[in-house]
This record gives sequence, structure tokens and C-alpha cells, in this order.
Amino acid sequence: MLVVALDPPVREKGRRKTSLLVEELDKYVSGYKIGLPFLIKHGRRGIRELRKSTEKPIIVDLKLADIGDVMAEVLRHLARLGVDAVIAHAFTGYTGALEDLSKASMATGVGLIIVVSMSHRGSEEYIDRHVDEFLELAARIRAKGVVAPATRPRVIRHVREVLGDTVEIYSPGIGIQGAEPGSALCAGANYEIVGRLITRSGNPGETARAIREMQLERWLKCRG
Ligand code: BMP
Repeated sequence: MLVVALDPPVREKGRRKTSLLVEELDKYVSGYKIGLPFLIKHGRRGIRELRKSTEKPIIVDLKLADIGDVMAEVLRHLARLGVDAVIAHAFTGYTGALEDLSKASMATGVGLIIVVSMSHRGSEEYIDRHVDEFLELAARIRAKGVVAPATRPRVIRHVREVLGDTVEIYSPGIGIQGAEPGSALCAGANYEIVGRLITRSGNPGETARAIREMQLERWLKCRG
């Protein structure tokens, strides 16, 4: 239900060590998402350390958007580091792009999560006009999941309607971007991705616990 985005503030030195942060969070969360800020700061060693610190799924969010061979190579490197899933954009299309990524995913067991809409307002200017095409692609490559915004629950409802229960929906936008914990779950998401609300709090473990409680409360209410 709760995936924590570990996006460390790049300029702040010596904040909390990732392993200590994970120790505080682990019992409340379903997994972790790391992206470029984490990789630039901690590199491959950081991924290895994170892998040692938790058995929960690690999603690497590079929002891949390249030719197929290059994306497949990235995925194979990540597979060796023990990651569970990677996030890729859909606009690159199937032939020569997602087709190869999907073959590498099947060969390595690393799942694919495809961006079909984003949480910022500008998503409506371009990405959102293509949601149905992106959903078709996600189904075609048998994606494990898709990213859809907590900030626009109607998009989540639409994704769920189109894809049924065949894929997992990951929803960022909770907290600092404005959506309330539990709101995306109520719209049909499987996981809410939460970053700064937790990682910038003075007590990340307690904040994660409180968010879980809010998710559960809201979910119980919306399910009647
Ligand atoms: P935060 O909860 O601090 O706003 O972080 C949200 C996380 O989700 C960030 O890691 C960001 O890269 C990611 N994300 C997002 O905010 N919107 C999207 O549409 C897709 C994302 O991956």
C-alpha cells in the first residue's frame, strides 16, 4: 500500500544513512522507489546497501526512454544488483524500444512499470492525451504495473476500468503534491508512492506509521 520514494536531498551531507532510514521504515512499507537523485548520490554501492537492508521490493525509477538495446542493457545491470522493477516511459513505443525492454524483463525477472500519466499539471498538456495508447502498450508488454497520479484520481479510476485487475497501479502525488493519504487507493491504486512527506520529516518511522493509519482509515470509509 505504501511505497517510499527515497529521494535524498543532494546538497545535504550526512543526513540519515539509508540503512538506518530503512530500518525505521521497513515494517510500515510495501517497498522502496529510488531514482536519479539516489543514484547520483549513492551509486551502485547504494543500491547494494539498500538491497542488503531490506527484503521489500526495490523499484528503480529511471523513467527509461531510449532505444531498446540501451534500455535492455540498463535493465540487465539493475537485475544483477537485485532490483525488482524498473520504471519506463511509454512514449518511445513498442518496436525497437519497449519490445526489447520487455524481452529483457522476461529474461531477468525484473518487472516493468510504465508511466501512463504524471502527477504534475503539465501532464495534461501532452501525456494525458495519450493515456489510452499507453495503457494498450502496457498491456501488450505485460507490464507489472503503471504509474498514474494521486493528484488526478479520475485518471486512476480510468486506468483501473481499462486494465481491470491485470496490473498494479502506483500513484505518486501524496502529501507535498497535495493528495491525501488513502485517496489514490480509494480511486483504485494498489500503492501510494510517498517521498518528502516521510524522508524530510524529523521522525520518518512515525510519519510512515501515521500515513499507513490514514490510508487504512480512508480506505475503510470509501469501501463502506
Ligand atoms: P514526493 O512524495 O516527495 O512528492 O515524491 C514523489 C515521487 O514520485 C518522486 O520520487 C517523483 O520522482 C515520483 N513521481 C512523481 O512525483 N510524479 C509522477 O508522475 C511520477 C513519479 O515517478
